[in-house]
Amino acid sequence: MESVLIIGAAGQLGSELTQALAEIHGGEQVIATDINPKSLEKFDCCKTKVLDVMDDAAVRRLVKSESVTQIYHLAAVLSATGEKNPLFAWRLNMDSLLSILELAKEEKMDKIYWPSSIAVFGPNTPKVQTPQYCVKEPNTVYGISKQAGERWCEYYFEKYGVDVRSLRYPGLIGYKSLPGGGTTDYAVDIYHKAIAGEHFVSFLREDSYLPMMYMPDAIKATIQLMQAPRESVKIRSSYNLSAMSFCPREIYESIKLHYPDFKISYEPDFRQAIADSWPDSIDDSRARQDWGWQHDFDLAKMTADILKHLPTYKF
Ligand code: AKB
Repeated sequence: MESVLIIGAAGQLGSELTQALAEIHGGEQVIATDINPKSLEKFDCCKTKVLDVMDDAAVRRLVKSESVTQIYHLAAVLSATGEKNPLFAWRLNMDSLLSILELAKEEKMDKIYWPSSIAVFGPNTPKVQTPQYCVKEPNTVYGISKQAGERWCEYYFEKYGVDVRSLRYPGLIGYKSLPGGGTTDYAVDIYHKAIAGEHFVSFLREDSYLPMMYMPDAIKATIQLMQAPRESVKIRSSYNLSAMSFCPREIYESIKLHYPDFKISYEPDFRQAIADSWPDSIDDSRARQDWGWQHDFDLAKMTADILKHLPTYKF
């Protein structure tokens, strides 16, 4: 019987992944944890517990008392927030991963999931159809922590057989949580502004392309990777993953088809330099080859779905 621990469950990805994992494993087998007690109130699908991932002793106690067999370690400081407090971001992102990997090794856990990001790429990376293997050299603390984390994941798999799996997510867009300090989060915020009838000020240039993905696709990819047979998961750092690429002007135009009075202006800030260091588009052929990845949503389909659900969604 699996016992699944989700760390950072109330964040952007966890808010939707928790529900999916409870459906797969049964609510009694899933424990959603977060540092913020209030943020856990939304989960009635599974068990919940307040947990600070930096409190190694508390994580260990919970893993033992609940006989945890799988961990989804989602807690992280994202790119834009990370630049405001680099040392804190490094400590949180790295120390927490290392203690989870150690614990997985000691407790001989079944599987670990840890998200990586397109932030592992940097200004010297090929920008278009960025390959799985290429120059990286990230220049944000978030990207540096994700790149180092990927190396540690592969190390723990190779040296100790820890079955750790990972995806390099593009910008994730969902309507079930608010923007969380990422550079790609303008593409979450813009829908909220459109629905509220407000003017949207983009912190990226109108032609700034980034790889993006709608949350249902991200959940599908995560579950598919975690359910793939061990031998099909051939990349143990992290898989490139892709669905669509667009710029602020294009997402604005897709929303304007539904909200003709919606207005946008552009005031690039420090996040523009972060976006400029990341790829425009990603080659994810290894994920498609190794475990059958296929995305469902393009920009038009995503916009229609978000605008259908967001106006009545209760936070
Ligand atoms: C961010 O913008 O920091 C994240 C990411 C691309 O990993 N959404």
